[in-house]
Amino acid sequence: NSSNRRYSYSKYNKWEKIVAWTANIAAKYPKLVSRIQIGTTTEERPMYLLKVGKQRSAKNAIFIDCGIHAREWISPAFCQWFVKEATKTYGKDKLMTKLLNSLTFYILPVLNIDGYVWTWTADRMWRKNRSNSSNTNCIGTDLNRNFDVQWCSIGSSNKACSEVYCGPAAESEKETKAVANFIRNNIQSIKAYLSFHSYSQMLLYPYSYTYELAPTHEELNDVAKAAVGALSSLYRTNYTYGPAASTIYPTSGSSADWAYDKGIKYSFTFELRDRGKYGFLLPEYLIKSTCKETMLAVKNISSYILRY
Ligand code: ING
Ligand code: ZN
Repeated sequence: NSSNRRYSYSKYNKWEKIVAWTANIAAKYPKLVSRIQIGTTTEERPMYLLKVGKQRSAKNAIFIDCGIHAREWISPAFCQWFVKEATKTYGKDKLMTKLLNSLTFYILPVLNIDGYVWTWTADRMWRKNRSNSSNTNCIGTDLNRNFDVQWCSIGSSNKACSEVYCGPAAESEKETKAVANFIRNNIQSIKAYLSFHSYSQMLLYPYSYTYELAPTHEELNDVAKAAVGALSSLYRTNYTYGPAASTIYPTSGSSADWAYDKGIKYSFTFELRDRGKYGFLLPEYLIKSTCKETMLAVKNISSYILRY
């Protein structure tokens, strides 16, 4: 339909456009895409997930979220790009066709919607959500410190004014709760969890809450190495990979550690471009190349999941 033909995947889109797009793309590809509401945000915005793949029962699934941090705009841009590529190349690209026939992709295009709206209207550098859960004047919990895994121990703060405030309790935030409930309800099928951030050009895997190596460290390292190799094959973009704690910094309460300890053995966090020249303000002219190379990494990881 025309509202989608005009949709711009090489620009940053405000939330009103993205939410309309979720409805349009599901209407345009009813056999491949459906829209599911998993909850509402602090400010009562609906949280929509796109279920992408050929409908079939008992499929394995990959859960992908973007925009857990508000200012990391390239991340939601990638989730939109992924759905566009999936729908456009199904039946044409051999690997994509195989992936969509065999797997379900659950795509959450913007996890922290209220924060994302805030970056468009008030403060471009906002990171947290917009809840008021303390008796201070400070707003917002860092949703990537709010998951129920070693909650608020390392690399997070119990001070509401901190950028890495863990919230008053694990899963205190509606956005965290919605994601955690959805994953718990689909834990049998979800084999991989991918979370998209920026910036740094890194591919991270558990743990972030400890320097101890994950039980499946060797395999995670092999998968990350292959994914980074695929990514760099297009434009030679350099990515670092490794356990989050030692590769970037230690943090507790992250979604990726939580998913891993829930039993989702392939849990990865991408830190997309760049390495600091523009940082969170990655210009629009770099969206296309960033998304194209990232697609190669995601397809590489997804094809590894096909064996399960
Ligand atoms: N980086 C992540 C953050 O939440 C991270 C780093 C990755 C933490 C994986 C935990 C697990 O701080 C950004 N850019 O937000
Ligand atoms: Zn982030």
